[in-house]
Amino acid sequence: MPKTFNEQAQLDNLDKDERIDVRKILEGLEDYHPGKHPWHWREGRTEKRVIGDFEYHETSEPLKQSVPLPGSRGFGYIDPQPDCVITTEIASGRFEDDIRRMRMSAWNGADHIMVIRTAGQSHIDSLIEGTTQGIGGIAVTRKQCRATRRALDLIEEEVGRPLNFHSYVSGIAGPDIAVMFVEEGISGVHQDPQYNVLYRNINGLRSFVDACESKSIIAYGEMLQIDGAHNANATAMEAWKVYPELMVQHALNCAFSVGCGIKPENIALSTVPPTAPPAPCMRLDLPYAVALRDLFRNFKMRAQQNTKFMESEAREATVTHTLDIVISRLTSADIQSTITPDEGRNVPWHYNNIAAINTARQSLNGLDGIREMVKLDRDGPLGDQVREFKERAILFMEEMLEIGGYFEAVEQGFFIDNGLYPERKGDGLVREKNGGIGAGTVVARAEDYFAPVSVHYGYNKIPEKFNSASEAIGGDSFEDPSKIIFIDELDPEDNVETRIQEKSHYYDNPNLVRPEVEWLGDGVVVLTLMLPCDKRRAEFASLEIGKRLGLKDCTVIHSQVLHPSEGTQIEMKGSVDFDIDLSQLDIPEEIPVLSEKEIRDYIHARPITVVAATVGEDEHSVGLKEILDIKHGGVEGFGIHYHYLGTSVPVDKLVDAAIETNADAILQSTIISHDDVHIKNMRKLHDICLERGVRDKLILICGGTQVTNEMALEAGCDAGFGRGSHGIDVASFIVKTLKAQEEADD
Ligand code: Z97
Repeated sequence: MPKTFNEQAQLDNLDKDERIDVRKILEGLEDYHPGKHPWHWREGRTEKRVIGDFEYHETSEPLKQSVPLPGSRGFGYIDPQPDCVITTEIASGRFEDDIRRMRMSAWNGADHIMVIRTAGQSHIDSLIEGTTQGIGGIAVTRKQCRATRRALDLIEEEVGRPLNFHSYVSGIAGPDIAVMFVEEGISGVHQDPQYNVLYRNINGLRSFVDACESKSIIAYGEMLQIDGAHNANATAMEAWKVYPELMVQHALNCAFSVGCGIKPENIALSTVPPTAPPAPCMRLDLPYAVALRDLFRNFKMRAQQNTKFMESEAREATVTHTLDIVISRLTSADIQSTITPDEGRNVPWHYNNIAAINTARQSLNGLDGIREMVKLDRDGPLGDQVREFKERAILFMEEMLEIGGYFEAVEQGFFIDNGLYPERKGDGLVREKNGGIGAGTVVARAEDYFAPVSVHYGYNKIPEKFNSASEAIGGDSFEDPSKIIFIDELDPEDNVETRIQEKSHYYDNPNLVRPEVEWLGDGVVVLTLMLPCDKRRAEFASLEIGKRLGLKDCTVIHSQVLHPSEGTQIEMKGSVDFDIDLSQLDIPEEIPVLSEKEIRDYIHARPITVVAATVGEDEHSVGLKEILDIKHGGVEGFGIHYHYLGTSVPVDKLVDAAIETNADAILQSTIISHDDVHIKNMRKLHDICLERGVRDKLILICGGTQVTNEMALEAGCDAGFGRGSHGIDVASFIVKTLKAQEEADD
């Protein structure tokens, strides 16, 4: 019986076999002060490492606990951690559920947990305290940030690597939010005043003045800052034409941030390749990445895939992502972002986060050390392109200066113009210098202006009697966290306590489960279908199928034409409204299987021979051959020598053959089960072996689709393998039995 949540051990020790108890996270939250959590790069990045059978050149220190990639099975379940930070983006609007997804992400190798909005945080004009969810999923209330950070503090202990929690410092409330983020342990932020100006129509002057304050606080918090240039790429119609201005935007934010006190090593460019396949993306994206690294040598690179050209197909997104990671490896990106088709569909599902993290982990592992073998050739088209990119960007910058600077350029629509600079289409975004939200709200500081805070940008007239500004108030909230006022959620209906209350049956009884994709017990399931018709009718047919299956709220989330009339592939989501009680399931005991290496090592030292046949009047041979032949993981692959006698073999012949060949085991297969012939044949096998005095010498193994282990044991044999069994199950059983016999003989 798993322990109930109430009995769960103390908070300072997560138990991997139990879900995280969000109620415990919320307990005494008002007194939990995370404080500064400076950005953390992975440790030991320059060392070569031997992991399993391989030497790695671009890894970092391993995790204490993790879920290795599925394919690692063939390599002893190694889990090399690449040298660069891996990002995942999570925010379903319910932080209590996001926390569980963050834990899964950390176990799969993410150490940069970004909360992504479903609605704009930058629309808010004050620090949101006491409200429910912040805005559309972004952790922007103190409670959300603190609860999430508290959970991450536990999760990082569990995996053995610090986790960078990340959000946004944008909008009119940017500086207030930056302060709250330092207090609540946020390690990374997006901050770029150009984002406010271009995408949220906030007054330029106000944005840049606020950014000075925000960036000073970010510098104090030693957070990593990511800029917003890539948004041009995501908004322009012809995204591959905006790269000159992307470079200009990076340059502006980098220079401005350094001026505000952020160290270049804490500034990351948000690099997004301008194209994606089927465009010949490498010819544009690789030179673009190289040009950026040339121009911004002292800064960090955060590589993110292009979302502009992402549709709802996971496979397509994965290929784009993988090609981007090739560029990341060739140009040594510092942070590898992951985005799933969820971003397009606004369905941030648990398992899609993990899938995207694993795309990064697997590709980075696979490309380990590539630069030692493949050099970028700058003498050919790459060098020419790189130079052209830089020239276009510099010309753009020069023209901006000529016409009077950034604000003037924005007013003249220089940005998000779909022409390839210096060509212009004249369709750029226009923002008036004196217009936008917050226009006219910047006030010059008076001569006696005094802000009694420890971190501040620019002029501050500290009265002489104080050694520091914050001494005037006996220390500010950065210096004395007890001054932070924690305001709980005020909404009586939509708050985490009520949501947990509504789902208390799941919290009280972890045996109760329902499928979910983002929220505990949301009941959502996904169905993949192929319908032999055109797309539109396939979509409606799917909805009808969903209805007949008893699913609620069916929605088609992906449809893809395989042929105009022959077929359409559909992915559909719907929901179920029942729970499964795990304690009521009849689950047969799991038989642990030895590792491939253990089996091989044993057989190498002590050869094993088996005889095998399909017995009785049974002509089926495919199942048994799959268990025997090396091709699909049969026992032969582990070094077991087999004699296959064929189909419809009498049971006594099989026993004779075992005696003649001095076999260790008999593998008897029966598919046919009418009149319980399969059970009768199992009994017969046992009885004949007894009669011939060889029962003790032979391991009797029976297989077939209708066979179960229990059935075989009852019939006097040693094991039964039914549907879904593999060669390794049989080989493992034989080795274990022989080992046990040896131990008993000793
Ligand atoms: C990424 N997937 O990883 P609002 N400031 C900047 C931004 O780029 C953004 C915001 C603020 C993307 C993240 C797009 N970026 C999503 C420089 C958002 C926040 O609060 O929704 O307006 O955006 O870069």
